[in-house]
Amino acid sequence: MGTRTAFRTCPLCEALCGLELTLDDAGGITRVRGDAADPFSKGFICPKGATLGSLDGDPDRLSGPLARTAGGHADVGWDEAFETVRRGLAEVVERHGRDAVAVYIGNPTAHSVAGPLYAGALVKALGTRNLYTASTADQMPKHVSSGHLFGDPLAVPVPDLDRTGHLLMLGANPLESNGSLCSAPDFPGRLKAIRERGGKVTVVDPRRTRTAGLADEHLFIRPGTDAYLLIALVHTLFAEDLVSLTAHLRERLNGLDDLRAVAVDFTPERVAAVTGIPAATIRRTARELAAADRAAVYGRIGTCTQAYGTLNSWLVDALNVLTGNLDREGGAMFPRPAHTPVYRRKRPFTTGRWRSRVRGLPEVNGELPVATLADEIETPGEGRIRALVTIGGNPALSAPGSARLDAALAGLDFMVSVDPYLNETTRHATVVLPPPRPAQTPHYDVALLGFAVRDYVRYSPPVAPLPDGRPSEAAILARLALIASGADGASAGDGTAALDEMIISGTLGKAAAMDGSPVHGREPAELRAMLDGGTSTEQRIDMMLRLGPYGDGFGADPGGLTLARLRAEHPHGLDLGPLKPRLDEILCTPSGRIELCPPPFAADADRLRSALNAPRDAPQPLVLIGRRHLRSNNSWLHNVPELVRGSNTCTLHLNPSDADRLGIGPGDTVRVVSRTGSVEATAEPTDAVMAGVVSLPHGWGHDRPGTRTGTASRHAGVNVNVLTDEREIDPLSGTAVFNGVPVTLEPVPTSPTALPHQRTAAPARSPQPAEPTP
Ligand SMILES: Nc1nc2c(c(=O)[nH]1)N[C@H]1C(S)=C(S)[C@@H](COP(=O)(O)OP(=O)(O)OC[C@H]3O[C@@H](n4cnc5c(=O)[nH]c(N)nc54)[C@H](O)[C@@H]3O)O[C@H]1N2
Ligand SMILES: Nc1nc2c(c(=O)[nH]1)N[C@H]1C(S)=C(S)[C@@H](COP(=O)(O)OP(=O)(O)OC[C@H]3O[C@@H](n4cnc5c(=O)[nH]c(N)nc54)[C@H](O)[C@@H]3O)O[C@H]1N2
Ligand code: SF4
Ligand SMILES: [Mo]
Repeated sequence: MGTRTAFRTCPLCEALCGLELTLDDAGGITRVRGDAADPFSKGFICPKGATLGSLDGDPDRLSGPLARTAGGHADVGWDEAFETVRRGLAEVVERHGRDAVAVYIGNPTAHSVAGPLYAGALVKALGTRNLYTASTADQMPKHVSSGHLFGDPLAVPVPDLDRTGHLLMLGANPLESNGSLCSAPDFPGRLKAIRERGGKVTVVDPRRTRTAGLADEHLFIRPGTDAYLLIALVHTLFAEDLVSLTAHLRERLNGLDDLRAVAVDFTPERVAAVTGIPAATIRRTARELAAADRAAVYGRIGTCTQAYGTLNSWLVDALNVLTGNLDREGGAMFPRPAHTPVYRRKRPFTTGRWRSRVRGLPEVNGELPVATLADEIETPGEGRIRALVTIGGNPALSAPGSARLDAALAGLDFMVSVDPYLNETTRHATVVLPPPRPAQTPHYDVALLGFAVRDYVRYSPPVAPLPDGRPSEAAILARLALIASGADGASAGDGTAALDEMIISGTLGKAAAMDGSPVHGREPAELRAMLDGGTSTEQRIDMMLRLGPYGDGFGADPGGLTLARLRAEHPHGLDLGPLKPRLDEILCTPSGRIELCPPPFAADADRLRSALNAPRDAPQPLVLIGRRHLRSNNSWLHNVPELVRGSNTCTLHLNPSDADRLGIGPGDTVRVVSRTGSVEATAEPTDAVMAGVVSLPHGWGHDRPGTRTGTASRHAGVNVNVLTDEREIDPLSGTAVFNGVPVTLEPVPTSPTALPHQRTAAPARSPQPAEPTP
């Protein structure tokens, strides 16, 4: 059998590693190694990337569309599947209006070309206000914070890992996750390098993680209390006269005195008991941060998916500003992605342009919180959701209160899922439309290159051809968009080229009209004729690169970047250098300055104040947090045999002191009970988790009937989101609270027949529509 080698970016996580693939004649991946010639990842690879071949060739991956029948899901042809979707959506819209069709977009769409380039057109064509994404189970607090501080919700500063001398990291565990909102292949190596050049790494986490093990210092923190620590750090900088703004920042800053006033009550002494961190440690941490030559504060998912998610994200960047480290080498900087024009005019940031029907929660970034999706499906009345489109998401496992959501999905009138697997979510779909294998899919990280620690760009064409008649994911989404817009004969043809043509002509028209654009005043038709690429998707990428900050400006800068040049001259990717200061390109608040103390954030700090004043001697409940494992990725890699081999990782971590108090030993089955439900898991006492805290990973619970993921079903685990509470959100961003969930534990006598980790208990209560909250 012949073999050949091909190169591409790994599509699985945010680290953007280059891969070297060996392929057989049939286009199957037989070996995966790190791409040593990738200038960014330099050959780094993790166990997930290394098993991409198994994922790509997974026999459970759907080879064509499925339609639900009385006896389960059955194969149908593509045309028939799209026609069923057309009828299903049209019926719901006709009877109940456009808002009765909801969309849920999941995490893998942020790792694809199709998601960022085509899902928006589908949402627009549907014309619904019911858009939900995994962002409100993840990073939405960052967008709200950046929207208010800098004017642009996407302008999230990243720690300049390779040049910083001091990293204060909260709620992140890159040794397992490989980093998030900070794309950095070989994150572990980059952390070690900070220490090797004499710098310091401090990790704040309720668990002593592998990342904490690599750091100079680890501070245990009570889950959900980071905002107290962060505001006490801000307080200390002001109180000890350690604020040191560079002129660069001072001239672009509003709200310094307001921030000082907000923080004035929060002395380290007052927050010590709440956080579990001694006042002296907090003061020392503030002094070290101020004294460091180049420092960065970085908070990730542990600080986002909690009750004070937005305050945390704000205070992290406030600390970066107050220490003079924002937009400075070695501090927290704004990447400059090659495909994002810098002249783009941005709308002023605002939230709450509409509200959710049942709980009245504000829209943020055009979406509503996934924590209220079940409410909107279950609650009768005008505007109730009756149909759902899911794209690359598994909310039946990933959303808070997911047992209730799972039941709600079963009651929809119509559901279509764009997804390669029949899993816990898509088993409810009337129609499943599977995208092709990764090997058959082009790759360009539209979403993630904007968070990389160096300016870097790489395009990966598909390494194996699409079989005849098999649509790409872009084509699936484009055809759905045409169907949603009611185009004639939409369910009969591939709409990608038509849709791309519309978007290209719109973008070029605007660029030609806009002052400051590299093609200002030129003829859009002439620009259109210059676009290069085998597919219309590639032409769009070419257009974006040529209008971008490193682009050729359609000939204006003949040495500049084009897709053709990127493909021909840089098949392993192109390093565009370290991050550069660029605040003036970023800032787009109405004042044109950084708004260091946005009024909604100052107002939300009152919640912190009232909790500080609550009686201190009441017994603290046990609280649940999450964790990630290197060989997993949310809910969907558990069908890869190599990744689930070995001991069960879906166990309940608890501190030995709590285990002793409750009479729980290693290997015992424990029932974990919360307001929303209960699960049974195997206990794993460990002093890596602080007393009063228990931890379960998410993405497990593959024991539902009607799925087709054989390996995952044999390694089912339990679904932690049966325990998380959909009523608890960060009010400013609508983000779910996964960390700090009050729970109780009950030892369970083990039955001799079932393996403990294979059992899941039903929710402790039957699903009820939530009370509307004002
Ligand atoms: N292997 C693997 N990699 C992944 C993923 C995966 O599932 N598996 N998922 C990907 C996705 S979608 C994302 S968003 C990223 C996330 O990437 P990270 O943000 O690095 O996520 P985690 O590894 O979960 O680390 C979060 C840490 O926060 C801690 N924590 C929990 N509660 C609190 C708290 O209240 N305060 C503080 N300070 N810490 C707290 C947890 O103990 C945990 O160690 O990872 C991505 N990469
Ligand atoms: N308790 C708890 N819950 C959490 C978290 C936590 O830390 N704790 N983390 C949250 C976070 S950070 C996130 S991002 C969410 C993730 O939430 P989701 O995005 O809802 O869940 P995933 O498990 O990532 O599901 C991905 C789905 O996409 C499908 N898929 C894979 N590849 C492709 C593709 O190329 N195209 C398409 N169309 N589909 C594809 C998979 O089959 C799977 O169905 O979970 C959140 N839930
Ligand atoms: S670290 Fe992430 S991008 Fe790199 S090989 Fe692993 S899964 Fe792929
Ligand atoms: Mo995520």
